[in-house]
Amino acid sequence: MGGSDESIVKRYKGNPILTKQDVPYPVVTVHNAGVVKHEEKYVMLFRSHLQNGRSIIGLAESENGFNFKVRPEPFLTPSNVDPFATYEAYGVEDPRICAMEGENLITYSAYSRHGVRVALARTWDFETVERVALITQADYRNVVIFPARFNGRYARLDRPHSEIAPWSMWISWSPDLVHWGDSRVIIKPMSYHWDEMKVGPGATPIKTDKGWLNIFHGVFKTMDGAVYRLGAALHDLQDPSIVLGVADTWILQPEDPWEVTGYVHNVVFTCGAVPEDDGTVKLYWGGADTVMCVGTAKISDLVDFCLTKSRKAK
Ligand code: BMA
Repeated sequence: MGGSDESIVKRYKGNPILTKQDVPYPVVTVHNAGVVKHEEKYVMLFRSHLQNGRSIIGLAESENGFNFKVRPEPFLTPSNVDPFATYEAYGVEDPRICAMEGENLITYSAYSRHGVRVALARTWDFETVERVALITQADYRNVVIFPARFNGRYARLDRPHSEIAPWSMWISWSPDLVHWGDSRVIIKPMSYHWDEMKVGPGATPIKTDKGWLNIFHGVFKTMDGAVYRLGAALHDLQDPSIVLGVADTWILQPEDPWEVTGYVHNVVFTCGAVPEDDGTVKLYWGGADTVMCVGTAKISDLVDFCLTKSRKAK
């Protein structure tokens, strides 16, 4: 199984790289992980379902980006301090990490009886973690912060959901990481296309010489449920609200047995990718909401894919 040799993303032969068997506390899944390089190590923050169906976030470390060892204790569990306690009561999910200006910003979904919104936390050393703020209202998920400022402002991609404009990618701006606004919709699902049901930000955007590379997820509804795949888009370096190209075809779809079958069938879902000095990127994804996988791609191939085989952004 696995992608053919022509695939733009080459699956690592040792997939899945992390499963519940690797976690020294009881969990049912290991998936949807954000990953960064921190002091020459790869740090992965992964989501796990507990046996009550709610999620927490664990931490694993690696020297090479492929073999990870999980810390004995979870990294982030629902807070007992308000306002976070109120909005995280049903669990914390799908962390993204943005390394910027010496700190690591962590955005994650906070679930409660009030809906799903996104919270921001930060860490300097991955030993302690400090919550900053709840940075969206309800019906938002998938916030990725750009690892740079633009004329002094922070920028993020986010994914509000409404009946009129379902599950699209927007951009928002902030002077202080807490207050966000000046929002615009920039990429929408495309009718009768692999991403016709939803698109949402995935990995923290990667700076390339031709633009910001945005690896996102797209969803197609079938008679057998939804299929989650990964796609790529390129945003202008100076003004990431300008979309230079959205690749028409997906870059990864569920194919390996642990992507096709699991807690939720037919899902590849990314929350993180690590660019390397040799021009490649390590792309991490959850398989079937159950295990973690990794693959590699040439950044220039992904960039060309966005620019030469593009579809309309919205
Ligand atoms: C989305 C989120 C993700 C999950 C995906 C597939 O709506 O819940 O965390 O990976 O569905 O189940």
